[in-house]
Amino acid sequence: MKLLSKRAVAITLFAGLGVAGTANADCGSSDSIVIPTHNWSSQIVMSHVVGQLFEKLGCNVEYTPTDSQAVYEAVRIGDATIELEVWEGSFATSFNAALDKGGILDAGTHDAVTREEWWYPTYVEEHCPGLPDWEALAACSEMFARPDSGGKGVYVDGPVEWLHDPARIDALGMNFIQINVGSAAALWAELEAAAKQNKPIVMFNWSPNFTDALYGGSFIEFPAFDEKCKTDASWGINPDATNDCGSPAGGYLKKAAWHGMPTKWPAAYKALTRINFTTNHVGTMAMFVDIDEMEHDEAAARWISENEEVWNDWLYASQ
Ligand code: TMO
Repeated sequence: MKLLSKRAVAITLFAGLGVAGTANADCGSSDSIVIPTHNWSSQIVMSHVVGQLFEKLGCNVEYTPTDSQAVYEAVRIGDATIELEVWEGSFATSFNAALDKGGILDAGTHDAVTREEWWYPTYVEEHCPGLPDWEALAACSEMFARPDSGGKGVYVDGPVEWLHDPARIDALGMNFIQINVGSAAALWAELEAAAKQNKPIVMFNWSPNFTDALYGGSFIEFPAFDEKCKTDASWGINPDATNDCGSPAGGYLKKAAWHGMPTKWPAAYKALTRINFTTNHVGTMAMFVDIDEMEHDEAAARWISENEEVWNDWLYASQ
């Protein structure tokens, strides 16, 4: 309903201008900039924020739900135009593979520093006092067991698509199993159910996210990440296995673009290189959806209306 009426207004305005395409003169091309969306809230809201900003430049945009790993190949070959949330922990491998093949641009790094890791809400520390140390967690494994986990602790991970390797559990000799839920919403349902009963839970989470403000909570401190941990078995505390470390604690959040974007949509590309979201911006975008229960496009419009001084320079500064 809302989308339809917005479109009707746009068509009316366009008809009023008389010359179809006039609004796109500044964008370079009237072809749509294709913005891929994934399965966590901040990414979808941010995609709509940037899409709505591109529209202010006279560009046409469209949003396409896309697998969050396959998107790097899609951007590389131009099926998608940009990616706004390249999280180092989950996507560095796919992003680097696309960079090596050519066709995708690193369009810069947001100020937001990221972490994606095993996480628990604060009250769990009362049950397992040595947290957030991973060896303390390992010693508490039994209190995270479930009826069907054979006495092992359960670590609740997100969708399989995010490609978190369960090999870490074995590499570190932990008495845990990893289960995957199908969506981010299912993670929040697990969290809410456990918190209501004051039951220990350890689950995948990330920062920036709405949970930063709402649950406190901490990430498990595993042996610090090192690139060698992924490839060199002899590195780390287990001399016979890779994956004997945590995810990057100060991970990047990058933007990426199809290499044809700077010439096809120069104003939008210039804006993209300036776009720079902070921890607070990203957490707020997630909060509008996961706490305030807004639709993604409405959350984006709200963020834009509340942050004009932030995005004005991205679009219009001469330098
Ligand atoms: C990719 N994610 C932010 C859900 O960890």
